[in-house]
Amino acid sequence: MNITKFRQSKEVLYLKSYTLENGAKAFVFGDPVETGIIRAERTEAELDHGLNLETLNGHIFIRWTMHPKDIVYGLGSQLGGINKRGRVYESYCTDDPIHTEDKSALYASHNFFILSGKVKTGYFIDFPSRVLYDVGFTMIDNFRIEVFGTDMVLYVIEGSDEEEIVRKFHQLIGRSYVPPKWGFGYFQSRWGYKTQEDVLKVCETFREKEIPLEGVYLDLDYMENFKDFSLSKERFPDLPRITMELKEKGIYIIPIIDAGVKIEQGYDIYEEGLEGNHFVRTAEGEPYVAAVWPGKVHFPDFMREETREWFGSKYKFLTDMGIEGIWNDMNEPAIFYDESELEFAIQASQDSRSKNLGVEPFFKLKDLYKNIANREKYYRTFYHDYRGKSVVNDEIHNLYGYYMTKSANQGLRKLLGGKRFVLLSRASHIGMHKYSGIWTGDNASWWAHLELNVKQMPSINMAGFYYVGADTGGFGGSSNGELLVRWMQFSIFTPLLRNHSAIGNVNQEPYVFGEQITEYNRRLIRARYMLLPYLYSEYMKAVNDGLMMFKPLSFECRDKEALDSEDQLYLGNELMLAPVTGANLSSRLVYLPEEMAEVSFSEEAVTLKTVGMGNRRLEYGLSDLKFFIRKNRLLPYVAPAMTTKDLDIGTLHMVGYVDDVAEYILYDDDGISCDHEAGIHVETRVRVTRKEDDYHVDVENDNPKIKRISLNITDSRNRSIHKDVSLS
Ligand code: MIG
Repeated sequence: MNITKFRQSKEVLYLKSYTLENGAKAFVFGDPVETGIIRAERTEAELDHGLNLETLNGHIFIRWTMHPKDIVYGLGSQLGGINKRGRVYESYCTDDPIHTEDKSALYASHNFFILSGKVKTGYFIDFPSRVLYDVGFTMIDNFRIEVFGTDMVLYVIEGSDEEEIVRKFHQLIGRSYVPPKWGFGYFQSRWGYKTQEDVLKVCETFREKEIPLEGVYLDLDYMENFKDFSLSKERFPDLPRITMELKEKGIYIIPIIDAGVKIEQGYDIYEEGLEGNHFVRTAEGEPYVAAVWPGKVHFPDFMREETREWFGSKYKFLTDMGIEGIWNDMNEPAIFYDESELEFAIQASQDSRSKNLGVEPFFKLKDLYKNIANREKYYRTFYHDYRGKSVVNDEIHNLYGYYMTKSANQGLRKLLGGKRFVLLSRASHIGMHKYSGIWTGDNASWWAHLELNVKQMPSINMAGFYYVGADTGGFGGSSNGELLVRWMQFSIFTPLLRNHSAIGNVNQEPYVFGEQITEYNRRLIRARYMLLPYLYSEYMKAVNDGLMMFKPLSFECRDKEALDSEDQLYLGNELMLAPVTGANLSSRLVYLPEEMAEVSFSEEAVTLKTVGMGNRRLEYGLSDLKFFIRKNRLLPYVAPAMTTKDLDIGTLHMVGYVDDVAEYILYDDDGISCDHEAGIHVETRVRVTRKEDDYHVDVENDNPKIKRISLNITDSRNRSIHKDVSLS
């Protein structure tokens, strides 16, 4: 095989610059890999990027000196804060299940950030391999980026504020993935639901305890020997029937698919893959062998269109059973070991036999095994067929999970006849946002990871991903009732709401920590369904207009407290969330950038209490669900239901804190078809105007499902007025 390389490693970079349709600027360095992420019309123009930029040893460096007050936002699904300063981050998709302080690379490469100071500028580095960000870690005022190559496109987006920059960026990268409405329900997951009986038992228990349940994720357990598109005859013999029966009840089954295909004679996917030349290859042209869950595997070459089509069509095995949701895992791709490295470690062990190893050689030997997973060198030993050239994985590494998920999206779209589906991917790159959502990977049942979840949401939205959530309750380690309830108090607002945990931990379903915790969780999950029309509406507005669903306070308010705020978020234009993220707390400090109303939300009562701006202490117990509503805004909600199928929006309740005028437009659509792509939807516009001691209500409604609007309005003197408007 003739191996040509994209990277020409020229030290001298030549540069062309362009202006794009929406005013953004593009600077092309060298001969970049065509990633196809941004397709905007562009016009060549003489432009200056105004950056301190140089190439050295085949890498590009960009540097800023930051003012102490400058804030860096973005970088998507990473560790660290909303303000990314003070850390190192790496864009190089990797499977690292231990998300501790010292880590710099996770599953995602989201190379979009905003440098916000006196001027605010957004940057997108369109480059598919490693990028390193030292955001004032080594030197407190130095922001240094190292791009591991000399060929890239740098997009520079200016705007008057962060949101405008985000909106312009989202215009360039295109509209995000939209799941079906049922994707906004509550999902239970667990690695270790070993049999179909386990799964059925979980579904039954949810019903018994009157906890809403929209679906169960199936982990590796359902497969036969970890083979993609296979079923364990022993443990899940009746999955097709069960899937259909559960779906009748509004409960969806969402199985996992891994990137690696097991090497096994007679296994159809393996044999077709070989025959169709679908696997990535070594320099010698042999299919590359790595080891993951199935043992030895080959990786499909998702960079090839034929392979994407082939693999995408294989989901038929699952859709034929009635399955309408998939999660793609291990697609960084994760590699437990590769044969040569294992061989090397074994040889080294044998060589050390009966040698009296000193401490140093012992550590060396131990590390040969300990660090055998996901080694950098693995990604330099296999090749893709990308746009007609053979390209080593390392050079386009960050596109692998993206293209696997594109393959799944296109396959499912065909197989389900244009019906929407739930699709999640673990690895991601900007561009993939068009094809699926993501979860934040293997977090742990730690308070710090609940806190991290809060901080990640706005950065992930900036990167174009909206269908997002963390493993609620924590994936690694054992969870507990208090942590789960606190996590739920936050997660019920995230579009993806999934409780998931690793094999070997204690169970963490909402009902396993005793009666009281069960009751709190039940109330919270039911509240999720009450808020679902609002969450869906805000989701669709964010996707359609390129807005942020979750926003840092500092995007709107420049007070010192807001600029420093790392644990409060705006949700849509109406709400401010201030979750409790620590143990043993019954209250927390909250900063109110403006006067708002504190909402205490439950099935029995939704009450509002106005609170003035400034620092306040919020009483927030385990049995509560609390958040804030902004002044002159309305929040719609409905009665709870056990599944989205049963959600009745006939009576739309609205609470609001209104002194003058408030308006809310509730977006809705069929929740199933892709008609929304053509803009097809219905709206309910409710406008409340203060008239002395009363309110005037205007409703324009083209949603036939809504029959009545029941309003509960509070004013700044905490007087509350109830109004019913029937629509017919
Ligand atoms: O090596 O499928 O992030 O959600 O439960 C672990 C087993 C593989 C990693 C995923 C996790 C999933 C687990 N997977």
